[in-house]
Amino acid sequence: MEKTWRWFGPDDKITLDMLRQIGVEGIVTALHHIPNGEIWTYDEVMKMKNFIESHGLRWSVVESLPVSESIKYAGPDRDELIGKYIESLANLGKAGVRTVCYNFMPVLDWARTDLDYPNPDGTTNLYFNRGEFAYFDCCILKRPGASADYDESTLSRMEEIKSRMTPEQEHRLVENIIVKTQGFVNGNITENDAAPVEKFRSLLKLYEGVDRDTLRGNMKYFLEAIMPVCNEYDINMCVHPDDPPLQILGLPRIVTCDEDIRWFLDAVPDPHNGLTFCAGSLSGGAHNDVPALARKYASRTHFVHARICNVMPNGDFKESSHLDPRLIDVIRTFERENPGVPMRVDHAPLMLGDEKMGYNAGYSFHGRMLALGMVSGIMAAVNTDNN
Ligand code: DNO
Repeated sequence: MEKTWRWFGPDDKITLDMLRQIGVEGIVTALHHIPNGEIWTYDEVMKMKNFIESHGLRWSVVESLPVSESIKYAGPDRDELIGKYIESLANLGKAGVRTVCYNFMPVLDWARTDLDYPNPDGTTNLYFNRGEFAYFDCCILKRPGASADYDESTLSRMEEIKSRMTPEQEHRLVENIIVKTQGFVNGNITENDAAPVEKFRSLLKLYEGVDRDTLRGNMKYFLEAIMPVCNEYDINMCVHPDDPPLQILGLPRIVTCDEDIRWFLDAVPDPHNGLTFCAGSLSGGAHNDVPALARKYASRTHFVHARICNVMPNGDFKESSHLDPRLIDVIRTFERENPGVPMRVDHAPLMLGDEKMGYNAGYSFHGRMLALGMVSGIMAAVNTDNN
């Protein structure tokens, strides 16, 4: 696999020169300064590409070219927005940037309740606490009928959390779930929003009446519309699985499991319609056998995210080590079946001073560097076995 790294542009505290020193070969980035839904012009794409290349690296993957909410729920301006998306793709294609990651998650991109959950060794990790998530849904968002979506034991955990929740903790939960994890990925809510919960409620309203089948239809419509430009420029689209791979907050989610992946690949059977194999997102659902999914979908995978989670019996999940045997299995599969695919490590712990640097959640320097070292070691060992 090509060793890549998610870099957030010239303002990222981690510089391209630092990345060259640690064995990174390709860069994963986006034009984060261009608002969601606007065209990425050829000039802006080339500016970024030239900047990366002037540091001896290449722009391997776009993560993400964001799909506007209105394309997902089929708003009145969806064709206009798809037209702009096609233009951005053409400009990327002309510049030779040919792998584009996106997601089709309504309203909320990835979700976590805790961004610095302490590990016994003094590092911290991302964590998803199902009880706290239920508290956010039922007691902060106050979504009508929300409690019906949780089982008895989660609801009793939620009651216990409620009895000791302070206003500061509540604020932190809102920040973690809908603010700090969203702004830097060009999500709907940013740190500048004064009333994030109200804004979030109005976004949820856009999806009233949109069920899984409707969302699937909208994804198919979008993919069919963009496939001609992808064919013209040989652009590989790769959808990111839903994180977590579960139905949440009453919203439909359609990239959660084997059957979902099979569906969207078959619905638009063009090889340019592919998957971002985010082992970590898929592993957040106990229903997914991640190594088996890697074997099944390696050939339709255009981008790999190397990380993996442990799901606990109560539905909580936490990032596991990059040396987890399931991840070793996944890496072995890709090294054998799709060795040129770009891969980046993801969601590594905060360690050795990372916590003071204000990095985007999940995107530490030391933690990711260690993870890249681990994954590189696994790749080297696997390739020795292959020979
Ligand atoms: C979180 C990321 C996601 C991902 C998008 C892709 O850390 O994995 O935000 O970039 O879902 O569109």
